[in-house]
Amino acid sequence: MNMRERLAKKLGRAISEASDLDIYYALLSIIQELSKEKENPGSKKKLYYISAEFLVGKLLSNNLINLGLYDEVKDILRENGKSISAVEEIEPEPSLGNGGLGRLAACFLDSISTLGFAGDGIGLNYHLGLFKQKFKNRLQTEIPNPWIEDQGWLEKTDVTYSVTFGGLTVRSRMYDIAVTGYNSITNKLHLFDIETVDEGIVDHGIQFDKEDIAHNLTLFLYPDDSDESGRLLRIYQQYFMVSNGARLILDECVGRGCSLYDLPEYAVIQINDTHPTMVIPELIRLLAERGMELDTAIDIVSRTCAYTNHTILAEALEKWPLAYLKKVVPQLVPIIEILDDKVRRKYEEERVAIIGRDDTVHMANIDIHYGFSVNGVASLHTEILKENELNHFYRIYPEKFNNKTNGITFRRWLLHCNPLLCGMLDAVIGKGYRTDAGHLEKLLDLQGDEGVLSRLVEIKKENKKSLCHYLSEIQGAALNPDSIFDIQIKRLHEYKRQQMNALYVIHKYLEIKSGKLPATPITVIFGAKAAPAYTIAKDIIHLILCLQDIVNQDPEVNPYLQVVMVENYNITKAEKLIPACDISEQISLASKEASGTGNMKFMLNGAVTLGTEDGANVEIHELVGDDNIFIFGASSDEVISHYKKADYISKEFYEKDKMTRAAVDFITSPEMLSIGRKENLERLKKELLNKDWFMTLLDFKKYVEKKEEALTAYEDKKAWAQKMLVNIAKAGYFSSDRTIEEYNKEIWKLKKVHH
Ligand code: 26Q
Repeated sequence: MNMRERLAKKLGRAISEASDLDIYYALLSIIQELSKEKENPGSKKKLYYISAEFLVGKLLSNNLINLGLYDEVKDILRENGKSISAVEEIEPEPSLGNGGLGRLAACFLDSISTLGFAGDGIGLNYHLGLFKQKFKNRLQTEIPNPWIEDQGWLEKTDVTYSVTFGGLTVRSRMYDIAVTGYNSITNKLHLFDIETVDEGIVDHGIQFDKEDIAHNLTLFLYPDDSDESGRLLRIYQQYFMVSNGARLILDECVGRGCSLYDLPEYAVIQINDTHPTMVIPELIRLLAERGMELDTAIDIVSRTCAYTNHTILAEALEKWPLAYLKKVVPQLVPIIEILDDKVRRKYEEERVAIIGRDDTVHMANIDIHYGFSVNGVASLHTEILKENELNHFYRIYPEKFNNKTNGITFRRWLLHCNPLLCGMLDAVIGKGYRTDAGHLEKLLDLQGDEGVLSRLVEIKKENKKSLCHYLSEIQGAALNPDSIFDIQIKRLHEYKRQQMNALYVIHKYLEIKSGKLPATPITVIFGAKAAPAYTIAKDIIHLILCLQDIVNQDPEVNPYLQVVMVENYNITKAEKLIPACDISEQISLASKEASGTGNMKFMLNGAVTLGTEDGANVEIHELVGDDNIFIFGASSDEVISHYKKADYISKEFYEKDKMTRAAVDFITSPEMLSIGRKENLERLKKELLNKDWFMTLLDFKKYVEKKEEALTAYEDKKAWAQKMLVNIAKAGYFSSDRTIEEYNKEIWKLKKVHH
C-alpha cells in the first residue's frame, strides 16, 4: 500500500475531508507502525544512555524525514489542500530538558539509531516538564507546560518495578518513545513514571507540595532546588530513574544470556553528568543482592559505567548531604560508605574522597573512581578538566580522561529546519552530505561562484522573512527582514553574558540617539528561560524586556535598531530562529562554557560567530580560520588567572571607560525607571559594579569593537556570503554522527547491527 492509500485508510475518509488534527493522529499512528518494523534486531552488547533530560523536540517531521517519507507526505497533503506545517503546529513539544545537556542527549539518540548501534535512552517521564515562560509586566513568570495527550508518541509498556525509598515504596511503569534513525533502525527512549502523579496538586504558577512524593515524583523537571524539600525531591527523582534503569539493564542483559559476571560484555552505561550517578551504587547493591561478592560487584560495575562531565562551574557540581541520602535512599548509604572507605585507604588527598569532611557526598567523585571513562565535551573543556578542575583525579587516572567534542544531528538542524539551504546543497554538491557530513567541504570549491553566493544570501533573506512572519503571528513583533539578525538564544546564565549583549543594545541606542546611525539596521534577538529561583538571571530578563520597549517604541531609533525577546524559547522556536541568523552570539566568559551546541547549529545554517575563545568556539575558530569568525575577549588562561589571584575589579573598568559607564548607568536611568522596576534594575547594576563574577565589564569594550567590525564586514555582501559558505562547509565536523562514532570507538566498543 502506498502512503496516499495508507493515510486515507487510516483516516477512514478522503484526505481532503479530514481535519489537521485527524491527519496528525493518522500520521502518528502510521509512523509508529513503520518504526516498529525497523526495531533494532539486537546484539550482544548494548549501550544505555542514562540522563535526567532528553530534550527531543517535536517528533512528527523528524520521524517522517528519518523514515524517508517527508517529501511524499508533504506533497500528498498539498494535493489535498492541506499543509504539513499546519499539521506540525498541532504537536505539543515535550519539554523534558533545560538546555544543552538535554538536547545533546536527544541528538545522540538520533545518531545512535542512524549509525545502527544498539543503544537506548533511559530517563524520566516528567508530566509537566520544564515550565512555560510568560512575560508579565516585563518580568518572567512560570506556568506548567503539560505535553502528554491520550494519543501521542509515548507507548505504555508492561515493564513495572517497585522502587523503595526510606519510608515509601512506589510502583513504576516504563513508557517508550521510538527513536528512528535516518534510513536506519529504531531504538527506544525509555521514560519511567509512577501511576499516581497528580497534576491537580499544582497551584498558582508552578507551586506544589514538594513533600507529597507519591503525587509529585515525576510531575516536573528539576523543581526549584533552592530549598531543602526541592533538593530532597531531586534525590527521589534521581534514585527513581536509576533504580528502574539498573533493573531494566540487568533484566535485559540476563534476557540476552548474560551471566552477571560478564556484564561489561553486555552493557555499557553512559552517565550524562552526575544526575544519574546513583546508578553506580544501585547496580552494586542489586548485584550483591543477587549473591555477588561486594568487591566483585564493584569491579563489574566500574567496568560498565562511563561518565560525561558537562560543566566546570563549581556551583553546578552535585554534592548531597549524607543526611539527605540517609532519608531518601538509606539502602545506598552503606555502599557509598564502602566506596568512600576504599578511596580513603588508597589516597590521602581529601579532594578525591567520596564523602567529604562536611558529610556531603561528591557525586562526580563516585563517577570518576568507579567508572572506566571520564570525558569532557570540547577540547578546551577537557584540557581545563585535566589541568585545573579535575587535575587531582587526572594525576591518579590519566588513562580514564578523554575528549568527545559535542555534535548536533543534521537531520533536525539542517534537513528539517532549513529546506531551502538543503535544496541548494542538493543541487551544487549532491545529496551525499545527508549521510556523510564531510561532503559539505565540497562547497569550498565554490567560494568564487557568484551564483552560489547570491543564492546563499537569498536563502538567508527568505528565512528571515519567514521568521518575521512567525514572530509577528506569535508575539506581534514587527521586524525588518532587511536588517542584520543578531541572535543570542540559550538558557539565561550570568556566565553566558546576555547582560553584555544588553549593554551593547544600550550603547547602540545611545549612539543612534546622538546621531550616529548604523549602515544597515540591526535586529537583536534574545531567547532565554531563567531558573525560577535565579534572581539575577530574572533581573537580566527584566532589563532586556525594558530595552525592547524603549528601543522599539522610539521612532528615532526603531528604523535602525530593534530588540526582541522571544517568549518561551524552546526547540521549536530554535528551529525557526537559527536559519534566519546572520550573527551568532557565543559570548560566554572564556573557560566557562563547556562546549555550547547552539554555536554549531548556527554555523551549519550560515551564520557567522561572534564569540570568545570558549568551549567549541575554539574548534570552530580553528576550522574556519580568522577570516570567517569574530573572536574577542580575555583568554581562558587569563580568566583562570584572574580567579586564582582574585584580582579582577569590575569598578575599575566602569571608571576608566566612558562608554562602559554610559551603558551601565543607563540601567537605572529615568527612561528605564519609568517602565522598569527600581529594585530589580538597581540590584543588577550593583551586581555589575561590585561583583560581576563573570567579568562582563572586563570584555565589554572589546566586545563592542568586535561587533562593530562584524557589522562593517557585513556591508561587503560578497565577502560576507563567502564567510557564510565557509562556515557551512566546515560544519561537518560537528555532526553528532562523528561524535557518536568517537564514543563508540573509544568508550562503548559496540558492533553495528545495521550499516
Ligand atoms: C545541578 C544541581 C542541582 C540542580 C540542577 C543541576 C543542573 C541542571 C542542569 C546542572 C546542570 C544542568 C545542565 C547543564 C547543561 O546543560 N550543560 C551544557 O551541556 C552542553 C552539552 O554538553 C554544553 O554544550 C554546554 O556548554 C553546557 O553548559
